[in-house]
Amino acid sequence: MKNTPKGLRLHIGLFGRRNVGKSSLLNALTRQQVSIISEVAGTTTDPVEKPMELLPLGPVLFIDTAGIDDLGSLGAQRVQRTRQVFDRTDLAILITQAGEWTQYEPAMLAEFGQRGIPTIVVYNKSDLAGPSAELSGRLEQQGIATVRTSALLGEGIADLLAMIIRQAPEDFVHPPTILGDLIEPGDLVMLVVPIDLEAPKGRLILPQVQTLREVLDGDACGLIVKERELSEALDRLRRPPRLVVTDSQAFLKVAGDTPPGVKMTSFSILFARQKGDLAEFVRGALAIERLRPGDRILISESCSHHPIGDDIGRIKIPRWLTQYVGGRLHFEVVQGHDFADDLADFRLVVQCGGCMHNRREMLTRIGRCRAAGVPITNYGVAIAYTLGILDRALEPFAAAHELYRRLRAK
Ligand SMILES: Nc1nc2c(ncn2[C@@H]2O[C@H](COP(=O)(O)OP(=O)(O)OP(=O)(O)O)[C@@H](O)[C@H]2O)c(=O)[nH]1
Ligand SMILES: [Mg+2]
Repeated sequence: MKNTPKGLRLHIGLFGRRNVGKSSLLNALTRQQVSIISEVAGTTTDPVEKPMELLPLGPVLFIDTAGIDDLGSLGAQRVQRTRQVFDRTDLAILITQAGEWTQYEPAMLAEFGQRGIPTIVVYNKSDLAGPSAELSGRLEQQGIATVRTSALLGEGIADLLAMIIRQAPEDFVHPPTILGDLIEPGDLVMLVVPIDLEAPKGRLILPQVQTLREVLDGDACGLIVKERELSEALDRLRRPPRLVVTDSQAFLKVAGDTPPGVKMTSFSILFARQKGDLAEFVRGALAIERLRPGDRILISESCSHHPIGDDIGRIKIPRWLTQYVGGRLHFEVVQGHDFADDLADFRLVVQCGGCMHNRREMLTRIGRCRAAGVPITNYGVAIAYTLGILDRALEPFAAAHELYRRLRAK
């Protein structure tokens, strides 16, 4: 990802008057000493660029700038340089501190607004003082996103990262394909869809339909079977399919019935990749190894279906994990847009495929877990892992597969 062309990176500009802590904030965000910091106003003169992989969002370019209030002969040139940065900013962070909101700040807000640049106002140095009630009320009324930070103490940095994900323009959170990049025109893709008690009457569920749609968009052929018919259907083919995609519930049977050499994965893993971050979920699955009896686990489900029978999130995953760990675990389930406020108590978060969430929300959750130091995985990845078939289920995804093997070998 270090090689990502600059143009594909989300350009995040850090603006504000001198000495409010723009450079300090950049260093706190990147956890590196990128920019020089000092109590002397006007320390940063030319824009300082720092490319980085801002997980879980992706490749970004931070641009630290000279204070916009810089007067005097050289000052005008510095301001000019800073203003040039406006032109390449996809997301603006306007930094201020208590008592520092005069003509510069509203002028910059107005300019970003005119240019259609999403903006976050950061009240920095919150360890010393917060913004006036009047100012925070006014910005709230204008619908402007705000975050309080102390770059000095490292406080509010996780909130700022979450806000960056929330405010990032749609193009940068735009989901990659479900399987479009894994198939070529003319390929055959086999989809395995168990029709059990939980299958809705008379239709297929959204992930199945979306996957099938991508197969068609890719000029490939889709063949749908229940798990019982898979073996027979494979026998009838003159050439093996490019890929077999199964519902996680039939994972073991499908892994057994799909000949070695034919790539096989699950809908849930395809969506883990499309909606979230497969690598992060693979790391999370390996954390299952470190679970101990008595640990708390958060099950996070995005739709609010009524659980019936052997519900996957409430019954099956807890059962598999309990068996794997060999002792009682404590499970908590959250649904819809709810997510636990205090993640630190959990040893693992297991997220569903998230077909009802957009990528931004999923990335925000992953980001929150990272900030809290809690591993997060998803249903399909966790199930494959506990069943001992994750290695095979990751075969279609070279990077994640490689990561898994590397981490396993440790
Ligand atoms: N108390 C406190 N001090 C801070 C905080 N952030 C930065 N500072 C201090 O504020 C001063 C200016 O910080 P810089 O990061 O250099 O500010 P800047 O906005 O980049 O300044 P210029 O480059 O001069 O425009 C330094 O002395 C920092 O240590 C904070 O959150 N709290
Ligand atoms: Mg600076």
